[in-house]
Amino acid sequence: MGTIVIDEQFDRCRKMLKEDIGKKRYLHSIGVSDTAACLAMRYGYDVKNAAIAGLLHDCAKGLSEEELIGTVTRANIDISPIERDNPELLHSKAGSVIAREKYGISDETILSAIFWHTTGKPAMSLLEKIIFLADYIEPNRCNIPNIERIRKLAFTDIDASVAFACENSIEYLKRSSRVIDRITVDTYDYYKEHLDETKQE
Ligand code: DGI
Ligand code: FE
Ligand code: FE
Repeated sequence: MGTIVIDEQFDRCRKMLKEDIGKKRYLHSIGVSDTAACLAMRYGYDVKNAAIAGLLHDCAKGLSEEELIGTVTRANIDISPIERDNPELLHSKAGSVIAREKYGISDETILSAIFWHTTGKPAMSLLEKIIFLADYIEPNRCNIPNIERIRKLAFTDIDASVAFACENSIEYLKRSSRVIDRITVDTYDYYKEHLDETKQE
């Protein structure tokens, strides 16, 4: 996959990110960035902001559990009991802090899309949906049931695609006996009416 070079800020962030996270995670981030840019084109959103949010969404993935908890605590972000038991969930919230402090991102819409990318949330902004989905459907993702349908829906009915992705994630978490965060379920409940509409087609 080609690495798009949008401007100096993007290229600077890309080089820093390459040092901060492993190769596989870096390639995933490039995939999310490219996919987010495509979705932004489709839905008339700012392409550069989508690309940089996608690039940096997992920028805290290299942090240890202690560092994740420390970063979030330092920024006065509440930690739920589930997050305390599963600190990897905090890489999205810690990511928004690192994106601001280390990567120099000040745009709150970008920071919020990074913050919510793991669980999603009800009534997401367009950029939050774009990053949530791009993370799920980027080209390096494989072994996801119904991925082709979710990919197609992302470009035709973004809310139904979000619902489908949530449904899949919840099924996956149940199968692997993981605790499901309340917000993951709330996100699904909020978007699933769109899924029902699609199922009836
Ligand atoms: O960081 P990525 O791997 O690209 O993707 P992500 O940010 O969606 O994180 C995926 C991980 O988060 C995966 O291991 C499942 C986990 N996850 C997502 N929602 C929940 C969850 N884990 C638990 N325990 N509960 C959740 O509700
Ligand atoms: Fe992530
Ligand atoms: Fe990701």
